[in-house]
Amino acid sequence: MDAFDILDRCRDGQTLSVDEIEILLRCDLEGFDRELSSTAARVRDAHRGKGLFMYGFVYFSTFCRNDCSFCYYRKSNPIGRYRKSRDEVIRLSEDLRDAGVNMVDLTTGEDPVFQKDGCSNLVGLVEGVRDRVDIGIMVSPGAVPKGTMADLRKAGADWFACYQETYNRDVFGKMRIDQDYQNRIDQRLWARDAGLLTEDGMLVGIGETAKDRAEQIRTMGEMGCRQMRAMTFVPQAGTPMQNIVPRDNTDELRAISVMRLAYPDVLIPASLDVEGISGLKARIDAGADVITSIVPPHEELAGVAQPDLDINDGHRSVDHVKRMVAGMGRHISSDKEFRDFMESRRPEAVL
Ligand code: SAM
Ligand code: MD0
Ligand code: SF4
Repeated sequence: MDAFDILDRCRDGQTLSVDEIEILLRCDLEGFDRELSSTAARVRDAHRGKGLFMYGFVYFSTFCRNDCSFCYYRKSNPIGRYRKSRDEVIRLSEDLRDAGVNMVDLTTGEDPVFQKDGCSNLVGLVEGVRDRVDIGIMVSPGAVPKGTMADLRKAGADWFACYQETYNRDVFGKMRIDQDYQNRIDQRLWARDAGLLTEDGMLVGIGETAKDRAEQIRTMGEMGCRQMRAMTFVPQAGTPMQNIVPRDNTDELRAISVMRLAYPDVLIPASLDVEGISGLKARIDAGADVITSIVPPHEELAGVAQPDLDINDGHRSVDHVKRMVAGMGRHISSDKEFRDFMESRRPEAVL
């Protein structure tokens, strides 16, 4: 069956096999990418209308005990690092809420200060933010102990994000040096069992095949992730992968569209952390429905894959993003719509 036939079947709402997903991800036929993205965008609009969600990104500590090959913040990279205080994180979250984001994503390296004592400082931070801010709260702390999940949920977290990067174990081993593959899978299972919504994600261009990406898309959905992402690998100075020639965004955009077709109801980020604001439209056109990695200017906050691109000139700010969204004939959905999304899909806590 050719890729155009598979697209026709998607329009009828049929589910996609892993083989079909792979065919869509691989297809280089003339005009196909355009058809793929416009079909995915129509499926997104049928579910979400013209609304998009928007998340603020607070990377509150760039200290990390790990040595991921792809990451600028790996522990062996001798860079300047920062750790924000609890009060600063609360203020930044309040500012982001006031500016109009639907959720704040509290992200950290695996910083020993937040990892110690069952992540008590992390739990306390979430409690502090929840006390003052009534929008969604996502935590992205890397791997934490099982018992921490229920504590995070009780503290008021809504989402737990932890990206497997790849479901190819060999590639995983080369990327996440000395980290346990199953433990990272378990993070999302434990989080879900504690009543947290979960996000998984893939890196594109780290040596994985289209088949690996296809299997990952299917598995992320089967494991109940309500948000899933693809990000093109961006080479980072001072890392073992610094000289890899960066790929264009073709495979990421295809992955966004195919995730949308395979799982019409999941949230899919258009991350400003890959190509900055100039990459926003292509990702929305491909079927994404969330804008992530909005970072307020002049706060000495970093992105992950693009530590400073577009931040201090305000191009990753809420106002700028809102103007871009309006220019696309779309709008940011209300907090009520975001809350309704969460409430109707929140897993039951069994831990
Ligand atoms: N330390 C936590 C962890 O690793 O799970 C939280 C940070 S996590 C949000 C950082 C994510 O950004 C990684 O999982 C990876 O998917 C993405 N990322 C990091 N470095 C990147 C790079 N060089 N290019 C593209 N994406 C990158
Ligand atoms: C982003 N820089 O959304 C953030 C980060 C962590 N949950 C997300 C990778 O692109
Ligand atoms: Fe640390 Fe996360 Fe970077 Fe890995 S990806 S080095 S865990 S901050």
